[in-house]
Amino acid sequence: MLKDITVIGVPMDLGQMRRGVDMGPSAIRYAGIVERLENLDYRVEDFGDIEIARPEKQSIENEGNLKNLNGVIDASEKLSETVSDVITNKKFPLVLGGDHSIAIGTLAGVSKHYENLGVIWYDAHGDLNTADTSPSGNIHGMPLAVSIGIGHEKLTRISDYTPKIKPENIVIIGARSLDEGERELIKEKGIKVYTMHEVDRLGMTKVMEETIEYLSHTDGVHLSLDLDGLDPHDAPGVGTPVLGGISYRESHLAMEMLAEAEIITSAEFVEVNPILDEKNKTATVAVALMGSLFGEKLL
Ligand code: 5AB
Ligand code: MN
Ligand code: MN
Ligand code: MN
Repeated sequence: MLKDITVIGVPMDLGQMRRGVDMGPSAIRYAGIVERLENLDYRVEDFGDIEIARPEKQSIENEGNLKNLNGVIDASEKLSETVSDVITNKKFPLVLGGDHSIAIGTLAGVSKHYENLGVIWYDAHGDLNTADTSPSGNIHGMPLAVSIGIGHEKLTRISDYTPKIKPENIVIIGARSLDEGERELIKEKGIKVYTMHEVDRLGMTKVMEETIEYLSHTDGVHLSLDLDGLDPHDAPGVGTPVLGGISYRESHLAMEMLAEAEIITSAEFVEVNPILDEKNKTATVAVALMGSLFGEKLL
């Protein structure tokens, strides 16, 4: 893994309707991410936060079933450019959310640097909705669809190219709440999904071995980790918790196996909402998992 990491905060809450997720980057910094990585001998630069419009701003408008569309577009363009610059400068982009709509911008910035980018989507949800299939109109439920080129043109064409990723280069891990339209899209595109059923049945070791093998033909792998992929018992500070999730220990194992395989080339940790959290537990969990992802060992 690159020895230089650039941390990028994205205080984004326009992709959903619960307040507080914009404080995610602060909570993760407070939980000690920079020191944690420095202790592993990385050179860490904190870029600070991308500027995001406040939802109170009169100019933030819905478009049909897409809430806060122009605000999300604006933020995505800014984030895409920042992430792309970090990669151009040979640094590892570590993006802190903010709600999961930020993945639209992250992937737009990352994928231009790869011919065949792989993506691990660690999440209770598929995030494969469009305006037509979304029950909520919240764009944080759409970033994976957008990234494979499905959805509103203004979203799919962020940074002037589409698609960002190929359906066959995606692995979803931890899914347990999929909407009807998402299920159809998964089948239609043949997207690889390890639902909680497979995680239980195979065990995390096998799930990760298979995932790493499945993505072995790619030239880079982005990890998009939604904290709601974990069980709400271990990560309570999220806006859309779903019971029966991946445990803290299984998540550590997953990160440790990714570190050993040395395949991750960019990462984002999203949906940490300190207002809904218990004593910054979820941010602390996020930092611990980042530690494992970047090679921290117990002995
Ligand atoms: B998250 C739901 N599928 O589209 C929707 O947290 C939830 O980024 C989306 O995974 C959850 O509104 C989005 C019901
Ligand atoms: Mn998500
Ligand atoms: Mn590409
Ligand atoms: Mn989710």
